[in-house]
Amino acid sequence: MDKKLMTIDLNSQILIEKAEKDGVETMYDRKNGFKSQCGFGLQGTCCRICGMGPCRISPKTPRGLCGADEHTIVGRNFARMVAGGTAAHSDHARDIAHTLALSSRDGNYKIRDEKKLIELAIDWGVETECRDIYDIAHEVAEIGLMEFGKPHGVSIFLKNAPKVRQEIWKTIGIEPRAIDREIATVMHSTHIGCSADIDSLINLSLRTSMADGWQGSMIGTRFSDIMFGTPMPTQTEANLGVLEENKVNIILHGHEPTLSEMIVLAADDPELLALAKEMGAEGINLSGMCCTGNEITMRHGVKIAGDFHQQELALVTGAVEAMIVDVQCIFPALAYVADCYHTKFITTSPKAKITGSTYMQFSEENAYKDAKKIVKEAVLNFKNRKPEKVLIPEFKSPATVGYSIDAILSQLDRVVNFNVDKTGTVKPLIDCLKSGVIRGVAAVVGCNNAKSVTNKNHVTIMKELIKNDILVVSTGCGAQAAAKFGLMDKGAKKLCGKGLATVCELVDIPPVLHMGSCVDISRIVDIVSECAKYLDVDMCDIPAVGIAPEWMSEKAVAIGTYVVASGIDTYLGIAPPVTGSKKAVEILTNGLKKEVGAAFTINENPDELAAIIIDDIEKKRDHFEK
Ligand code: BF8
Repeated sequence: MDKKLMTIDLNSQILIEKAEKDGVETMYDRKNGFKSQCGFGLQGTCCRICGMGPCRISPKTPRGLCGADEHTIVGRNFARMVAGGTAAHSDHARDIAHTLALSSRDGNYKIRDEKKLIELAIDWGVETECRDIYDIAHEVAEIGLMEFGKPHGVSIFLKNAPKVRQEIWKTIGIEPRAIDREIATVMHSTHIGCSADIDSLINLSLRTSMADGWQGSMIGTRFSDIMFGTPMPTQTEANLGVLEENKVNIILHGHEPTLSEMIVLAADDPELLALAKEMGAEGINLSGMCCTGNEITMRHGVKIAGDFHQQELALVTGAVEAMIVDVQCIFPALAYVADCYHTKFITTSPKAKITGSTYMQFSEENAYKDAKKIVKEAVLNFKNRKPEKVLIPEFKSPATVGYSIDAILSQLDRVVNFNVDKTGTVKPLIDCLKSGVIRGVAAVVGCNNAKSVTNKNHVTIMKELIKNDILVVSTGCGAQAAAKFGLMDKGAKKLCGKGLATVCELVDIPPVLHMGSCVDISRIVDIVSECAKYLDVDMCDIPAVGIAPEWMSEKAVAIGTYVVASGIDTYLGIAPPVTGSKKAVEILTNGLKKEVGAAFTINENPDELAAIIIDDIEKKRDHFEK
């Protein structure tokens, strides 16, 4: 296949061509190299759980050596994907919690949102009167850390859900206990000789995913806001055109804001700025990729270089002095691509060491010093840039980002209530939904996947939804697709139906709202929960849906599962590896509806998927309007 047809991003197409000329291999070459992918893997029917395997299930060999059938094998593989995703998100949250425990008035990490900290402290029964804010922070951090391994009880966040939803979770036994415990339980139950019942395996998957959504991710988002500030609307630009020819270009890629926040500070250090000048550069230009990109654009307006599929192509510009990474979604191939140019590929976390990279460990205890050292390495590399190898493609789009719940509600309050009656609640949002000006809310989230044309599913679906008056909120690489294609620009209201266009005009928002990183899907779950509580209904009664048009990671599987467990229908543009078990497909796409009031829908055609979503939202409205 022509590699340029594998993405709809024009910058990417230009750089795919340049990579070819430079003799550099990228994901798009490797995709062409894999003529066909393993059918057993695609369907989830390959079992590698014990040393007797791999056992591959087919009509001729319907059972593995231990007798496991396709339902057991698919169920176990699915549960392990959920556990992998939950582990990644929650370990991110654990690091943030440890950092909050380290916070101090004169240290690297400070409390930026005292109000949010106090609210959480009160909610968790922490004494707040006449206490130093840092003592409160440390006690809150300690409670957060206990969520990972407490021996008794269930997630501290469940009580925030509508009562009827809590009852459902209790009845079907999916209230998550401690985060690490749920992950360990899945690893145990899916070991050879344990769970061999598809219903039970999916039930275990739901409970583990709940530890991701209603525990780890909530800790990650809340504690990040407390330390780094709750995002508010800010202006930025997106796509590789944000790189600057005359500056030291540093791209931050990965996930945890503990590193990126320090790099943002260090990039402003007068000493390093002077060094950049000495090297012949006009300054330091920071930009972000993947979820780290989302974290720093939401809080500081740092420009978005691109998404998951653009990480190699960013280096192909020949204009990047350093790609600084921490954990998750980092191609090992970056070491090879960086080698073809002058770029320093700097890994920083003992959890994600990569052969061929420059390893510069970052520790929270030494945060600013470490960050400064890393930025210095990038600045010193400017002199090694080879101008003849530089090509910065020109495309970039303006975007307004930073829509935390707090930002959305205050914006709606300001305009819908004309500043007269500030509710501080979801009432204005409910009013828009109830009146039908906005038909529903869709969270279009997640990754890029080489199984589909990069960005096509995201952009097609988002455009179709806003055209039909459905407000879109987005996180992860989906948010970056929206930003790159101008859908987070306020001018995109011209692509909306009349109702949504009016709301965008009145409220002064774009039709696709950037709500953060993938961990921040907790913000989306929170707002649906608040709407349900306001109306005294269940979360499944709100015309809100989750969509992952190009998902690829285990984290996305965990997210989709907890979103469904929360009563929110979820739509996938890529089939997950479960199709080898009819029973698994039936439970995930239908059976769960009876249990949790929501299920998955899978359709790999983005136009068809958009039509199904719009139809389902309208059906949900019948009930909602009553
Ligand atoms: O956690 S959307 S490719 S960057 S996994 Fe990764 Fe997927 Fe991007 Fe963030 Ni989320």
